[in-house]
Amino acid sequence: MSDGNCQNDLEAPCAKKVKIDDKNGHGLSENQIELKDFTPTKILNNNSSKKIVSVLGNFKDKSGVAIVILEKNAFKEDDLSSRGYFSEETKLRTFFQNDIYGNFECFPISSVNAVKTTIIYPATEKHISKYSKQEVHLVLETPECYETLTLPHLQKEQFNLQWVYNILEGKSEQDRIVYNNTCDTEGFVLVPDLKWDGLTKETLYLLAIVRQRGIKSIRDLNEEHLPLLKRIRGEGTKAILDKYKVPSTQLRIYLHYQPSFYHLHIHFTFLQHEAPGIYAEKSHLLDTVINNIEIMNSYYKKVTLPFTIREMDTLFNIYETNGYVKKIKADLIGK
Ligand code: G7M
Repeated sequence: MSDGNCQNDLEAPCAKKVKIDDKNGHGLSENQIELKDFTPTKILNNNSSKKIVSVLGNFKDKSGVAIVILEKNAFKEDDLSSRGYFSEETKLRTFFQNDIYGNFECFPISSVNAVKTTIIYPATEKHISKYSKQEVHLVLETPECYETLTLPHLQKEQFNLQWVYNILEGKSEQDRIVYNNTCDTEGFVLVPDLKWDGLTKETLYLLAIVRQRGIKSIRDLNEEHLPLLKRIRGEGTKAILDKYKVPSTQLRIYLHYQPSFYHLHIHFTFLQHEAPGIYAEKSHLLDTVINNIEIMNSYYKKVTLPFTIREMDTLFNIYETNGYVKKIKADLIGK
């Protein structure tokens, strides 16, 4: 176990699960969640290629709105056996058969057919915006734009970081922790991302959440943070190799700019998994970040960083008002 001196802690603590929602006096506690109590009011986004749908609605007898996100799971190789898809209970409905070609709908046993479900309750306007389908723009954030437009905005309006503090303070997701270094300055917690079931190697997705508070994003990083970043790279990859048998050369380790949550965290995903937010406009490889800082201490203070901005975000209005993005008015489209 770690003694708080930046040592390793491969034995993750196994604390009793706390129901945050009860503790904070709002939200749903586990034993209350029943999807039959959910009345959908609006489909916010139905992504047919990613097979994810986000639905807005209400839970019976609960004030405020909720968002339910349903996602078809990736195939697990273990399920491709006579106990999974190819079991006696699997039913096939025939669409057509023609010569050597057959087209069917398969109804496998329910245990291999789970739908990953995320519930956000109570959901804020910002959550509704995040999960709604909308137009996206790319802007170039100079250091001046950061200081005058982005920073004042995020100090005023950012997602609540309570879930992050709950993990760091041992109140939530403790049974999911993969690695824990408890050092105040260089410590971090490695935990499966909300989007990962924690099992399927093909979709591996973990987050390293730093213990130090006040590092908002890559914009704040400099030489002082190199030991922390290198520790995360070294100890994070070792913990993943030990637990999931995935070598560091098959991991994509990166930071988002802009992140959704302004408390420094690093994403670890399986290289062959096309996780959301891995593309050039959002993702900065940890190796590159370390190298840029090694070349120039003030790199992330001086660099112009691109980022994407969605039309429903309030930051979009700020950048639009200042002439950095052009929105085509609906009545002009097609004229
Ligand atoms: O875009 P950004 O770098 O801020 O990504 C934040 C990550 O945190 C996303 O990949 C989310 O899926 C993940 N995440 C968000 N929440 C609210 C939770 C949570 O409660 N638990 C865990 N484990 N991950 C979360």
